[in-house]
Amino acid sequence: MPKGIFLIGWDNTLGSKIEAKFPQNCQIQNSKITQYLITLQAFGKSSNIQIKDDNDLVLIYGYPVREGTANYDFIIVILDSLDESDIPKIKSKLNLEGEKILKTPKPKRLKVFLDFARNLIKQEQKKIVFMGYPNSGKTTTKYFFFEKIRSEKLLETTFTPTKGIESKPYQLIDSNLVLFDTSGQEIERWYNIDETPLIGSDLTIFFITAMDWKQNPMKVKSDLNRLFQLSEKSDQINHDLVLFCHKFDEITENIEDFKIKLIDFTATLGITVFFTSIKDSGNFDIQIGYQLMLRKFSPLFAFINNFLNPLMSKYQQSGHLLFLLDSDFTLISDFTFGGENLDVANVQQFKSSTIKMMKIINLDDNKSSDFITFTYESSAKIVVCLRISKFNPDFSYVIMQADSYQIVGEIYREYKKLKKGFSWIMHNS
Ligand SMILES: Nc1nc2c(ncn2[C@@H]2O[C@H](COP(=O)(O)OP(=O)(O)OP(=O)(O)O)[C@@H](O)[C@H]2O)c(=O)[nH]1
Ligand SMILES: [Mg+2]
Repeated sequence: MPKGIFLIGWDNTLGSKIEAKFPQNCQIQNSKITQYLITLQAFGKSSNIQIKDDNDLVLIYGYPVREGTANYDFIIVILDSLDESDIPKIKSKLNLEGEKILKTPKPKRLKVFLDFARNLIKQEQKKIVFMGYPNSGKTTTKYFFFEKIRSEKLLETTFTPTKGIESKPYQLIDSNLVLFDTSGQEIERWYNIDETPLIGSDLTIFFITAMDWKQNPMKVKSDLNRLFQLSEKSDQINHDLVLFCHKFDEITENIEDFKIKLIDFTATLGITVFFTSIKDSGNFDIQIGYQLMLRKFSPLFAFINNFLNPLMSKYQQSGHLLFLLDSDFTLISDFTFGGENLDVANVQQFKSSTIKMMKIINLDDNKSSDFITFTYESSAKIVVCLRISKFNPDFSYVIMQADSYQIVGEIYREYKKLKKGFSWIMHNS
């Protein structure tokens, strides 16, 4: 946990000055600020530096200036040396957001900086609420999403119906959240403004089963209307509401017709619907629903998406993001669904053998394990694995696919550039 975070600006007559700091009572000597600025300048304008200063660890972040006037604005983060293990994450956050802070025009940047600093010191918790019909799969989906319990095991287990509200904290990559899993049998209580868990919710997922809609669409419509009206009643209720039409595997006939009817209705309320199922490791919609959560709550996931997707879209016909692996080599985001993009016979086997191979290669801690390419079976495509743990220690690799070695070359150059921007210099004070 950082002891203090400082935003240092520049005044042409006074020199460096503290523009903002968090927490309010943290201190830094002027001589230190000057010393850090000199260090930063000495290493070149593009360097981010880690210093050991007495019992403190100091991170100095300045963004690269490639042309134009020099930039003397920078951010200082001071940590106790006992907090060494927090450093990779903090560096990664500075890399992700530091430049944006420093480039924001002055009057506005105080707020941007303070939001960042507050979040770094006291990580904000987001609230997700699962509400819906009894036995519609809320608790199962909780285990599937947040505890990574295998679907076969979940489908074999019978859970006792949830009583009241069960709230539990989880970590989703770099974000903290609390999931409120509510009882379906007591659903009437949650429509009541005095009892509803929806107050302060950042995302609400409403669960029905596909059979509920098939057998009684009028009831579903009326309940969704009630939910929508409830969210209109209080401005503390977020309108971010999605519908999971769950156990979709139970629908075997007229699937498209079934979907269109529900989509047509939810569109009138502005609610997005996912036709979810956890059967066979989860269907496409449940994966997309999961990614929606990641994109909404994890700055890092959003970064990876925003960064890699433009790169990939350059080669839209030929390149494709396949999946991401977290630091334990668990697959956290999967784009291999649908199969059209991946030309291998057995997708499950491709995934598990790639993961196994990356685990082995990763043991070798040299540069050559950062960027791996190989071909698989008789596939004409080239698989590209980039180590991204440097960008954030919660990840290990991103697995992509490309059509030609020319594209692989371009990906390599982009990757090298990105890595350079993320490098920190160690310096002894
Ligand atoms: N066919 C099928 N069954 C599922 C699926 N997901 C969950 N189930 C089963 O549905 C049942 C419902 O499980 P829960 O997750 O306890 O339902 P809930 O919404 O939490 O129920 P309450 O706590 O009573 O509100 C369990 O027996 C699961 O095995 C799915 O995708 N397909
Ligand atoms: Mg439950």
